[in-house]
Amino acid sequence: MKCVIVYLVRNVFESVINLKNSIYFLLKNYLQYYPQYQVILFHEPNFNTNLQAEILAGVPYLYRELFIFKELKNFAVPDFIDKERLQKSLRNPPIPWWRNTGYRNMCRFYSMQIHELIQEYDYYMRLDDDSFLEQKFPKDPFSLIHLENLDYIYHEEHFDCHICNEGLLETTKDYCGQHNLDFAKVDYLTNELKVKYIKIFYNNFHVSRVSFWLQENVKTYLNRLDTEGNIYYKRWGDAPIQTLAVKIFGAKTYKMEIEYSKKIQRYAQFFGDKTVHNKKWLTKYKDINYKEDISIQ
Ligand SMILES: Nc1nc2c(ncn2[C@@H]2O[C@H](COP(=O)(O)OP(=O)(O)O)[C@@H](O)[C@H]2O)c(=O)[nH]1
Ligand SMILES: [Mg+2]
Repeated sequence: MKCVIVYLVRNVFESVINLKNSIYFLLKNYLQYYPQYQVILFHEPNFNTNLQAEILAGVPYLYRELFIFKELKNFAVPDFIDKERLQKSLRNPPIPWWRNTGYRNMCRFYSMQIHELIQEYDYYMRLDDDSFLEQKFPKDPFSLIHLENLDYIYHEEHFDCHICNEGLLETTKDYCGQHNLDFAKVDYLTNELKVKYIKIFYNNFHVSRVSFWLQENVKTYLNRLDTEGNIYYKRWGDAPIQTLAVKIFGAKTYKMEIEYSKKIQRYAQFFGDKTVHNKKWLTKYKDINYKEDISIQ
């Protein structure tokens, strides 16, 4: 079985610091026991060779060759997107975590582009630069997915902000009707205002079977969502898109209890303040350019 751990990394000061920490935890709590797994760090051209060398310098010599940098050629807004409409959407954020163009490229990348790029592998694990594996896994997730014939391992679910996926549920329902798929498998809540909240896998960490995503029917659904353009206009996220595909195409899932934290939880511990917002944290480090991406959740 061929397995890979994937990151999408970026040349932003805070992200690079996070990435170094994330890799430290990955080595400490996982890779030292399973040095047969590779790590691919997908990046844009501006993640240059100096920066790559800096990251590798922090990896103990024995493990360096597990890490591969791969430059993305098409990490950009696709031609069919109306750029003016996108700019208008970005200028009018209805919520603080509306984020930027790069974030939307990331959502498209993780929803529907990455799987072609890793098709030589059987299984992949996603980690973000702000993913810290705090402890060893109870079981090796790659062995588990293989032995139990699973398609998708997750560690947490929550109800997504409905403003970030306006119309996604309706489009999916419509699609299911046209393609004889069981929409009833989708989990969501409806509140007293008839607003629907999709229950999603918190997919910053997940492990999945690559071939699940390369099935023609799954790709056709994802392509339909892509052509709507709402990853860009309405901030449809990779987590709800991925969750809906897992549900309607009947992927075999498993919940793994893991000790995982996102940077914000660590900062909160550091400052002893559970309500700490990253902007507040960042103001302590004035040289950091956070303007571009201020609303990291
Ligand atoms: N290259 C690149 N990577 C990005 C961009 N936006 C996000 N990422 C990366 O994609 C991953 C997910 O982004 P993150 O900000 O953690 O999204 P969240 O988990 O939804 O809060 C992280 O590893 C980020 O560094 C971008 O514009 N360019
Ligand atoms: Mg993340």
